[in-house]
Amino acid sequence: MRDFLCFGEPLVGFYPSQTTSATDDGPFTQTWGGDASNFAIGVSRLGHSVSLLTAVGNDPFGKGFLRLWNTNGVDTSMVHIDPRRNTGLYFVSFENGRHSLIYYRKGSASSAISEKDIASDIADEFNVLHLSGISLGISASACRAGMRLMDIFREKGRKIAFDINFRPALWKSVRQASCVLSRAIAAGVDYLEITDDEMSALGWGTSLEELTSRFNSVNTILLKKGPAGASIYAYGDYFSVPAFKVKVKDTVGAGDSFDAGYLSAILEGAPPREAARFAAATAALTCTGTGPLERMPYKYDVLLFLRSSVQYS
Ligand code: KDG
Repeated sequence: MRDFLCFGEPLVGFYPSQTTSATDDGPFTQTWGGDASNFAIGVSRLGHSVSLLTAVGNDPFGKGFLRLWNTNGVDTSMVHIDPRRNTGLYFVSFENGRHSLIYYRKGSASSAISEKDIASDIADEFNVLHLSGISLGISASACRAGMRLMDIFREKGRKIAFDINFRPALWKSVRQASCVLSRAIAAGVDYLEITDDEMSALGWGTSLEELTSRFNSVNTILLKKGPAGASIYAYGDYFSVPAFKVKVKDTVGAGDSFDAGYLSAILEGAPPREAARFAAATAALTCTGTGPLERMPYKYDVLLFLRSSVQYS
């Protein structure tokens, strides 16, 4: 039995050398991203067994991803190599100190994933399914495949963790995104992961209480608030965890890292408050590097950091 199955799209990320706009001359530095890949590498570095269900192109980027996952202990036996489509890309651009992501992913290998790629006994081997609003938003066929996966895991009594990761560029409208994401959650998610910005962009209110009453079947909600820490609902208990003070280089992938830290600790039997502190430390360490992976921590790094650091209160 393996700990996690992650479903979604890997993306190669290109960062300008400074915090400059992509309208300026390069150069760009290549990194590896995509929320499903970030999460899978995150939990693997924290000591868990994990498989990715995704597709890459038969191009140098696809090959690079396979090498990356293999060297990071992520099982790739369910990664399809699509000879007709490319691996997706994004470029980072900084405008007035804030990053934005410019995507080149339409028609990518991952977006062609469909229900045909989902074996009916897939949940037999895994404890937890992790997927996101990006996994569902990249195409209609990927959306049906993700919903099918959720049904299979639910029928088997497995846990489902779902990160909203609302990316407006993937949806026709906020209304469409809100409808599809709400339907996915209401059908039975155990762990819901969302940021405060996503909550207000989707028109779902501003407080954790509003989320718990909107999605009253969800056992755990992680409301991530960047430097303000996170508010958490876990089995009837509401609490907050402050962020750790670190020198932030880049926040892309911090949310995936928080999810990985929380679920890793929970799977190891930690109570929710302890898991939240572990998650905050995991995310803080990720923010000290450029791109999601440069400083995404191993378990040892998180434990060392927790012994020696200061949290905002
Ligand atoms: O959560 C981090 C992701 O935003 C980044 O890795 C790129 O997957 C990505 C996306 O679709 O935004």
